[in-house]
Amino acid sequence: MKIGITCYPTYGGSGAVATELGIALAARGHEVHFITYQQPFRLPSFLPRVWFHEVDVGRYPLFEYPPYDLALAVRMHEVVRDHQLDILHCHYAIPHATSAWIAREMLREGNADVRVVTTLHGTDITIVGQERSFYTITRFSIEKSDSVTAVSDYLRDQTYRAFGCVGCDVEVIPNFINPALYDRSRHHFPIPTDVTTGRKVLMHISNFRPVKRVRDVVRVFAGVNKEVPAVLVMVGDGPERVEAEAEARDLGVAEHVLFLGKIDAIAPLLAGADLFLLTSDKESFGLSALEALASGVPVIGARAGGLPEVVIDGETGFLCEVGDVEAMAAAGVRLLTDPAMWQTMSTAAAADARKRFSEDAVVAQYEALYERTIASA
Ligand code: GMT
Repeated sequence: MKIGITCYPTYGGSGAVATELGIALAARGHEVHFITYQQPFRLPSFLPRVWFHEVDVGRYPLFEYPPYDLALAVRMHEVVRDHQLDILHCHYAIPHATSAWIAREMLREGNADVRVVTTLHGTDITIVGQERSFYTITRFSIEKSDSVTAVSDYLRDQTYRAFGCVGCDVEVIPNFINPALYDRSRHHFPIPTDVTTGRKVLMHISNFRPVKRVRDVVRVFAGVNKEVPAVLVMVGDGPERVEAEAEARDLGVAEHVLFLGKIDAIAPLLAGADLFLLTSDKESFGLSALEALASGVPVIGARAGGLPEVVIDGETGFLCEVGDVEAMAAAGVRLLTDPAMWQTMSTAAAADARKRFSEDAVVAQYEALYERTIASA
């Protein structure tokens, strides 16, 4: 098949999933065209059967807000027409599914066509899509997609609840990991030993948006560190980083908190972690938690959204109420002071991630969906 993929190319789970899906599809013999404003952060510069088409928004002085969605629609139209794509797969509804609908209408004017698949990732439904200025266009774009997927049962249910989603059927296709990449034994942990010797390594990876509650991450770490000497490795960047840094200073733990910024290759980092923290108040899936589990790192987190579908409470990690940092810290201490329990959970985490979320099985689900969508034309 010939597949166009549009996503947010910057640091974030939806862009990571879209990019890894494209790479996996190309490895399975499909032709993949990324259409976005910047090379996606996990996409290597060259891969066989993979193209990157940049969307140029232009900068006319009249535009206070350059109309990216229109420029994207035009680029989608051109790429589908010039490369005879079968599918446009949009990751994150706004504005990608809307641009795809425009592109498809333009193609139909020229007696051509394409099938539009939209994957809902999270805040496109739970936050942004609920805003008054986006609600009706989000609903319209979902309904006009030929197929719609969500990354968890939770997100599918939220979609039905929020939008009614008349005339559409949302299929759950979960996020996935490449088992070989997240193999702990393959990597060399890059953090210098003088930072970590005698200390357990706690880790958090995200885009540091308010929804992630990164100050809670620091508070949980401080609670654990009182009982078990530890370091906290914070990977990523975003609007709440300054708050998290201030929290670490206020709690007197700043010397043991490392802010590494945005790092693409997270598997070597996860290979050296003892615990992964994800304290979000909304999380449709929690890709970073899955990547941690696959690396044999138990997850301590919030019982929010779709995270309980990924982390099995008591088996591959511990989930507590959102904001209950004391309970999260206590769970972390319990795990880190019981090596047998940690080993059992680590083994269960790596095994369960492979059993339920392996790349081959999930990518095959997308292929089957594309085939059905094309056949329904
Ligand atoms: O919705 C977002 O905030 C953006 C998105 C991203 O790009 O990181 O995150 C969502 O998609 C990920 C990939 O499917 C999921 O793993 C995240 O749980 C989800 N984020 C939220 O629901 C907050």
